[in-house]
Order: sequence, then structure tokens, then C-alpha cells
Amino acid sequence: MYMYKVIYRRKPTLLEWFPFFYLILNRMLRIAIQTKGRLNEQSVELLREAGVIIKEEKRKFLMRAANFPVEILFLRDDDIPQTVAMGAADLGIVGYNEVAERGYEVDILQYLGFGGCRISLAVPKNVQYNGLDYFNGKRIATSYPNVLQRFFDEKGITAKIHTITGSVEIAPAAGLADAIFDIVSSGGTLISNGLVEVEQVLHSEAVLIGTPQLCEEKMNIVRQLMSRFDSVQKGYGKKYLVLNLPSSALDEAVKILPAMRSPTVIPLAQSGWCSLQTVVDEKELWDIIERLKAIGAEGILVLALEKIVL
Ligand code: PRT
Ligand code: ZN
Repeated sequence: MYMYKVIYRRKPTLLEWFPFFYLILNRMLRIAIQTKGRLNEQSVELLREAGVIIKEEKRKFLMRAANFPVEILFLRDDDIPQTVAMGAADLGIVGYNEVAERGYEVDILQYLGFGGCRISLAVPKNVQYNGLDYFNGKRIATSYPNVLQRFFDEKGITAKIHTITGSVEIAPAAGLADAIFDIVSSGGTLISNGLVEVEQVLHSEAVLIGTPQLCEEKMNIVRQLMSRFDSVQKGYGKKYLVLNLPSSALDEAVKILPAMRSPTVIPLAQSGWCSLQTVVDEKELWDIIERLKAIGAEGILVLALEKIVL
């Protein structure tokens, strides 16, 4: 697995700046998010959970949040890094893959824990793959030519990179390429196109990016927002567990429960019993429930958990 630490950087040209001049004049903190697509729903949800409410029913290109001093700018994900680099938006929520590919000068402020995927090299399943040398002299179709070129440069591979926007995965079957370099999530698209993932090059998830050198006034709002995002993320994949337990089994239960400090214990009206409350990881939920039942736990409630503020 390979992860780029340094992103190659370029500055926008004057022509690229032009459509953004009028947006730069307005100084309220502005966050660019995807208009529609895979990251839109979770970006809106993250903002909502962090108390930034967007009135969805009359969505426009640029909207002011109802109860937080920010504006939301809706864009195609391809345009978000550039818009933030130019300062037409102060912040953006976008896949790390787009930031790495576009190469604009932006700061990565926070990893947001959704939109997880990887960009991988994949070859037709019937070819014999013996390592990276396979790609020397081959034609590779991709929508991420810059990321791929940097990877090949570093590994000393010389290949012909064909930039394709759209259905990259059909290129080998159509005779347009010998391999592809594309986003993989479940791997289902590769399988259904007769391809095998052979090298995972870049791991990605949604990130919060920012214009370098934001003024202190805006930075204060950004810090507040990031701390709220952090609380929301800590609640991802967590459940709140409430249960009744014979007091004699309490020590055993504490060993089973990985609470943030230790579980809350409340005595019950019925003597010899107590109620226990704690936060558990959803992945371990059933295992924990079964172990607690085995030591006498009853009346187990599993509740949704929204945020954890530490
Ligand atoms: O219209 P706009 O330009 O804004 O959106 P887009 O169509 O360019 O992007 P979109 O909405 O498809 O994806 C937005 C971001 O979601 C990407 O930049 C990634 O950061 C992230 N993401 C996470 C993914 C996937 N998972 C994903 N599976 N983006 C694309 N895919 C596609 C991939 O291209 C391939 O065709 O899904 C297919 C593979 O999926 P599996 O599950 O079959 O492996
Ligand atoms: Zn896009």
C-alpha cells in the first residue's frame, strides 16, 4: 500500500481566477461542498449534526446557514480544491483523491471518516501479473493521471497514461487500455468487468480542506467547527447501552465493558440490582451483549448515539 505524504502544488492561472472574483468580495466564512453525488448527503449531514443547518427545500448555488455564521457553496467535487485554493471558499469538503489529483495549494485540516475508498491499479483477470514491472510500456486508462504519474515516477515505471473521464473500467474490454487506475470501494465494479485489483496506490476519505493563511477571525470559527466535527465523528459507529445487572456481577461486567472512563452505575429500587450505562463500539455490540447476558444482565437497551463531546 502506498500513501502520498506530499501533494504536488500548483497555483491557479489568472484565467482560472476570473469567475471567482465576485465570490471573493464577500467575506463571510464559506464552505464548499458537493452539489450532488456520493459525498453530498454525508457532507450535509455532518454539517447538520455540527449545528450548521441548510434549508434544503430551496437550495441555491450559495446558501447562508440558518444558525451558524457560514455560507455553503454547492459545487462539483472536481472544482472544490481550486475554489478553496483561490479563497473563493475558505473551506471545502472533498475526497482526498481530488485534492491529490488537482494539486492546488490547500491545507488538509481534518479527516472526516466517510467516503472511504482507494485508487488502485487493476488488470484483466486472465493476464499473469508478476509485480509493478508489468506496467512498463502498457496503456493505463484513468481519471487520476497526476497521481498515477507520480507513483510511476517514484517506482521507475514508464507507461502510457490515457486520461478518461467516465467509465474507466470498460477501457480494457473495449481495447483502449491494458489496465486501469481507478477508485475502488467494494471491488464489485472491477469483478463485474473482469478485472483484478493488483496495487492499492492511494487511500482516500472525505477531508476538510482550507485556504492557507485564513485570518484569525475566520480561524476561530473554523476551530469551533472542527471541534464539533470531531464530536460527531467520535459518535460514528457507537451505541449507548443501558442494562440491569445483579450487583454481585458488577466487577465482571466492568471488565467486559470498554467505557470511555468506566460505566455509570445506578442502584435500582430492588436491592441487589443495579443499572449500568455505557458507550460501546457497534462492531463489538453483539459480543458484549452475549457476554453480559451470560453473567445475568437483563432489560438491555441499545440506543443511538449522536455525538461525544470530551
Ligand atoms: O458530479 P461530481 O463531479 O461532483 O461527482 P463525481 O461523479 O465526480 O464523484 P462521485 O459523486 O461519484 O464521488 C465523489 C467522491 O466519493 C470521490 O471523489 C471519492 O472521494 C468518493 N468515493 C467513495 C467514490 C467511491 N467511494 C466509489 N466507489 N467515488 C467513486 N466511486 C466509484 C468508482 O469510480 C467506481 O466506478 O464507484 C465505482 C467502484 O465502486 P465499487 O464499490 O464497485 O468498488
Ligand atoms: Zn467529479
